[in-house]
Order: sequence, then structure tokens, then C-alpha cells
Amino acid sequence: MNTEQEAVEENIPKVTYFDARGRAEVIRILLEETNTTYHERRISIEEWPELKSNFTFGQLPVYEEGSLLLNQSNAIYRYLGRKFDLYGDSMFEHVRCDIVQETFVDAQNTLGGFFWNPDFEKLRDEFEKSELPDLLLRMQGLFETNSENSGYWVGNRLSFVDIIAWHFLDYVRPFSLKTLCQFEQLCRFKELIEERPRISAYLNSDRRPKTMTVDLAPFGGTPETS
Ligand SMILES: N[C@@H](CCC(=O)N[C@@H](CS)C(=O)NCC(=O)O)C(=O)O
Repeated sequence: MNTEQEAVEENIPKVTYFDARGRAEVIRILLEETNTTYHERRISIEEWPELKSNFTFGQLPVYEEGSLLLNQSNAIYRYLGRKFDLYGDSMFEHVRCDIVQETFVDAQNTLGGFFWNPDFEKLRDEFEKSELPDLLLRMQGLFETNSENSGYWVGNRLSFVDIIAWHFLDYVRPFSLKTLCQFEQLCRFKELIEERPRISAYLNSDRRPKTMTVDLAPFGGTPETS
């Protein structure tokens, strides 16, 4: 095992986040898929208040690679997309990656906001019946506009936004599998990603955090909801 100093010298990526999947999970999966050695620092909720001020933005995730230190999860995802050539093959595919990413930022904010809503239990039936199917229908509509019809969101090969899309769908799964299953194309896509050998190995490993969110969230912080 490399020491932290050796990791910096060797430019080994280091991901700092809480002990949950959350916004770091796309980063972890991109590193796993590309067979990249990486280190993690997982901060507990108890130790966070004391450590928060050590981080420039006071928030996580933080991604380090040698002297590079990056904040803002979506910028980190784009960086990894460029670094690993997972950002489409043309100008058009590049902007389609951006569109898909932005769409999932909106969707993730909606779903994440709902999972953290103190009135979650009061609102869950209505959300499941109307808002969630509307959201997934719009997603499936966007998925269908990939002219390559390849099973991926952009062009005919994997891009970083496939991992973002997968992560969102995997966030929906414990909340309402039955709603997700109504969207056959999205479910087929989800399986396609899960069948990739390195991703499958990661998903079934102890490396994967056990829960979607930290246990402060009304939904998502327990193994039963993950
Ligand atoms: N726009 C930022 C938001 C980061 C963010 O909200 N991080 C949360 C965890 S998901 C956090 O650090 N919360 C602890 C805090 O704000 O004290 C990003 O996408 O990275």
C-alpha cells in the first residue's frame, strides 16, 4: 500500500468524500472502469464539522491527482471524461455529453432534494405516482434521441455520462423499482452498464460504500434503502 506522500508523487488519484455513494460514486466508477489505481479518504459525519474548514469550498467530493486539486463533482466528472477519452468522438457528441450531463444534474437535484426533504414520508406517494414517472419519461425520450441507437447515451461507445445516467437510475431503484421497471429501455441500459466486467466487480465488492447517502437523509442512509 502506498503512503499518502507516495500517492501524490506518483499522481495516484485520491477521492475524498463521506462513507456513502453520493456525488463520489460516479468518480469511483469511472476510476474502476478505467482500471485506475486510486486512494480514498472517507470522512465520517461525526468528524466532518471539525474538518470542514480544511477544505477550500467546505464541501465534498474533492479529487486530487499529484498537485491537482479539484472541487465540484460535475467538473471532476468532465475532467475524467477528457482524461480517459470518454467524452464522445466529435464536436456533436461532445455537446450531447454536456446536454445529458446537465439533464441529470437537474434530475439528481430533484431526486436528491426529495430524499432529503423532511416531509419525505408525506410526499412519497405523490412523487412516486406523478413526478418520478414524468422525470423518467423525459429521460427515456432523451435516451432515444441518440441517433446511433447503440444502447449508450452518446454515440456508439461508453462515455462518462453513461456512468452519470447509471448512477441516477441506481438512485431511483431502491425508492421505486416498480416505476423504474416500466421504462424498459432505461432498464436495459442499466443492465448493460452493470454487465461491464470491471463495474460488475466493483458493485459486488467491499470497496463500494454500503449506502446511497449518509444516514442523516430521510431516505437513503440505510442498507435497506440502498
Ligand atoms: N456543487 C457541489 C456540491 C457539493 C456538496 O453539496 N457536497 C455535500 C455532500 S454531497 C457536502 O459536502 N455537504 C457537507 C457540507 O456542506 O457541510 C458539487 O457538486 O461538488
